Amino acid sequence: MQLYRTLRSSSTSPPLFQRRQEVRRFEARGSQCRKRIMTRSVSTNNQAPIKSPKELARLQVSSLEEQLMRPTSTPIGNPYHPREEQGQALATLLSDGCVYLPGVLREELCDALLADVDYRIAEVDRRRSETAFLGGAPSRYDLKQPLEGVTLSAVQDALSSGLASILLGASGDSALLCELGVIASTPGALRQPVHPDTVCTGDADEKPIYTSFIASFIALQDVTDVMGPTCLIPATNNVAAHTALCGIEHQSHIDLLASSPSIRGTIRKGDCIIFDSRTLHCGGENFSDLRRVLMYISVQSPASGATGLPPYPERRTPPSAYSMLSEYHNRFPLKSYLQWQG
Ligand SMILES: O=C(O)CCC(=O)C(=O)O
Repeated sequence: MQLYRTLRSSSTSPPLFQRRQEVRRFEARGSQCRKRIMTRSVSTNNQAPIKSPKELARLQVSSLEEQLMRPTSTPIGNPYHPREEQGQALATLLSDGCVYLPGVLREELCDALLADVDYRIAEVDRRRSETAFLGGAPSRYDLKQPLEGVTLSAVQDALSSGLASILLGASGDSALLCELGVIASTPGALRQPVHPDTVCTGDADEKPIYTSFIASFIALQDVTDVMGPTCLIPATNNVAAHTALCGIEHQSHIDLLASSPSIRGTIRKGDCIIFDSRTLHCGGENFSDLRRVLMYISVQSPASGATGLPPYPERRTPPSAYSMLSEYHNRFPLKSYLQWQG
């Protein structure tokens, strides 16, 4: 109820009639989702069964959040060329906590990477290895990639596009590779609740993780809205936004989502979004019949006076370690990325 009151009182809301229709559509879709979840939770196919109560609770939160954010959500815009517009790209990353860089990875490497990912996912499915699921959520895979072969070529190609200079500008010369892998959301993946990856404390010496998400899809396939693109809320990499985002039952949480413009990462194959780990974001629901695949390359600087990163990212609860093969931890300085070899 509180949600509907907020929606009605919002000055940017469409007329009430239209809003009622939207709410009805939203409720119908919610019940379709619920049905789908219940069906999947008893299904015997090779998908891991969903733990219904937890998934349902997450679905309720994320559906309400989507409803709140929809009026001010737009497809991502303002791309900056990674080589020619590095200054603007860096300034945008620092101020907004995210930036859009088109064409960082060549098409043939996207295709080769995708073939490798398809093979690895098929292996995971065959072995029914649940450790490959992102946060335990079936339909979302998180594969830590070895820094060799096609992955190494893709990483070095992307970083050479100007991405490395922007990441060094944001995180500093001592930045180290701290996360490397691929996330894939498969058809039916639910929308995630809005979250940051690390919590912002306001400490002046705080070192965010800068993550580059690079889209890699089958030829000519871009991330469309139905594939559940990453949704980001610019300029929320700060204490005020993190304090407000304290649970959907709180007015500050509702107000923040209803009043902050958000962008949907409807990017093309080979494009990249860099974001600060403190920027509020979520993966969308995948309504399509295609797998959405993103390679991630993340870097972070050690704290002042330290030479390496801690075993777990600060302010992330163990065992949520850095998402990378553990033997790579503290081994790869960003500035020497051309010498990397796993
Ligand atoms: O799926 C996505 O686009 C984002 C995933 C994400 O935000 C996360 O797992 O923390």
